[in-house]
Amino acid sequence: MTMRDRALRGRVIAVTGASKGIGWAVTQALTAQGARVIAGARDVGGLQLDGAEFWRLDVTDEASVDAFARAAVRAGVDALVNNAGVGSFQPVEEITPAEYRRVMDTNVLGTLLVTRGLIPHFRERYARGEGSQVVNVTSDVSARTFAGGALYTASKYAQRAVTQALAYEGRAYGLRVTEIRPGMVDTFFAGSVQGAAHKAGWLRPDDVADAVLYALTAPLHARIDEVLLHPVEQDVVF
Ligand code: NJP
Repeated sequence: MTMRDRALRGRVIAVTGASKGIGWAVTQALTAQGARVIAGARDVGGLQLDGAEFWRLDVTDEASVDAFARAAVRAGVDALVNNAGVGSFQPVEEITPAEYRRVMDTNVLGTLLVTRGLIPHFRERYARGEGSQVVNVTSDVSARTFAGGALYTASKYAQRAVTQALAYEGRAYGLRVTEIRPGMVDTFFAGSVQGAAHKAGWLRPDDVADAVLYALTAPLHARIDEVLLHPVEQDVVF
């Protein structure tokens, strides 16, 4: 049994955006290490994985989030991975209110709603002497921007702000909060094709899952505030 087995076996972790890409890799890695995963996404039809319980979840919809949070609490959740997210890239002059709402609602409101749904439970855990964790998958562009990135990066800056505010607040109830900031990852992001030739040198979903597991398995006295990772072929940017 590895150190990680010991750290994850018996834990219960809620993962959003678990149907594909990074969230699917996180779900696979966690269940492989003995954790139970409450896995949510809008389209979970046909998904099956030993150790994972799939839930239809739309992070922008309060009723859907409430049902997901209740399932996670029933299972005894001790950590949440806010990974669900959408990408959208166009110049400022082309951004519509509908697209603004889709991106901000998914990436920012979604993070707020799912987290909010679990905080009462995290407070109860703290009262019993148990800590909890939230790991938010934001982006390497949660603190820098570029042409065509106004909407997406606005959502990721905001998600970073939510993450950091939660870290301040969560100290009062034993919550350790981590921001994972990946550069380009070969997934289905923004309607792209996984495995396309031009993505050969990009990060793999498993690389990001490793970073998530690193945060989740940190010793209890350590808090991993932030992990920034890029494929080597991407420019060095901080
Ligand atoms: O994208 P993709 P990634 N409610 O499209 C789900 C960030 N990131 O894995 O609902 C619930 O393969 C969707 O499922 P479904 C990025 O911003 C990526 O790359 O069934 N779930 C699917 O499971 C995002 O935060 C890159 O459509 C919702 C998942 O989200 C995270 O990584 C770079 C949902 C998306 O899978 C994962 O994205 C970077 C909703 N309303 C940051 N809407 C990159 N790939 O290059 C979507 O810097 N989902």
